[in-house]
Amino acid sequence: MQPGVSVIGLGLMGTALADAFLKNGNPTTVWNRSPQKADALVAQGALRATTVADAASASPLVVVCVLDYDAVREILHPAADAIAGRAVANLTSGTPEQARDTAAWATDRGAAYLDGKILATPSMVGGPQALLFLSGSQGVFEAQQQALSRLGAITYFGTDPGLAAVFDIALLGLMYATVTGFLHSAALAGTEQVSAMTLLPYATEWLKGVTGFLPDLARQVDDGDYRDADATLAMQAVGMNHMIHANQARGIDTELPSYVKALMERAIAAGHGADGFASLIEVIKKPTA
Ligand code: FVH
Repeated sequence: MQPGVSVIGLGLMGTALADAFLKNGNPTTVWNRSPQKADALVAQGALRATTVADAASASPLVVVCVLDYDAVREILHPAADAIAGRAVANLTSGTPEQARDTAAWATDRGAAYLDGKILATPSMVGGPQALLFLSGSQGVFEAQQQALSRLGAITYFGTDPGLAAVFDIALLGLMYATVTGFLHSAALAGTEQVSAMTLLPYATEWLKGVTGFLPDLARQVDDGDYRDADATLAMQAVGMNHMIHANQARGIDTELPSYVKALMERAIAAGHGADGFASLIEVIKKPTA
């Protein structure tokens, strides 16, 4: 018999989570601020809780997945007595500070707290593509690993509850910069009647090569040694000009290449002209006043 799970928050993601637990055979209790969102899950066998306290009291594992940490606080604070002795897995997106504050609040009230971040869309939940980053109570992680692993590929980063959020925000930043770059490329290509689908295979092949640069960048960043035998920043900064000019000539927004060029110029002014691209991290870490 699988252990019971309560899911608090039945938005697009919370519903996907509850559905995965139901399919895994966990007795699943559900609650949502707007109760009608529980109807379909109840029809699939979920138990409806009429209050958050009832939902928290119904299962050893209480999964919270709502819009933001303000909502988490609005939901859990009035039900503080009910979460005592429970394992709370908060899978709401937020900052490391919010995770640490919520962990402290929950622990002070006798709950064991695990913070989690879902790097997937609701339709991916339950499959291997869904990444679930976890940090916080090791006891909760070990006791609930089987149930939580039904949501996707889980990684536990240790007892600091803020770490899952650190990795989540870092990778979200990488994702948005990458896909913004692709849209920028598609906009430029489009001005020459090259469709995004025509560009796509070249972009995906190129991204494989770009990914190959990352180990050197990571090593240079960790070593603080930015000497790079392949390409100096001074040369690359000149190269940015023709990218900006090509965008300008086609009426494409130039903010993105101009931002990169400005970083390069600040790094060169700080003495990194003969160094490689990784030296940009030195100016990224010291934003201009
Ligand atoms: N959907 C996605 O692709 C992303 C993937 C990555 C992770 N995010 C995060 O997951 C959290 C929930 O996101 P969601 O997609 O389920 O969001 P909604 O469908 O908008 O549902 C929001 C739920 O939160 C409830 N809620 C909002 N404010 C309150 C409040 N003050 N008190 C109680 N509940 C609240 C809302 O209730 P209702 O409007 O149905 O009554 C929904 O249940 C989120 O952190 C994403 O960043 C999803």
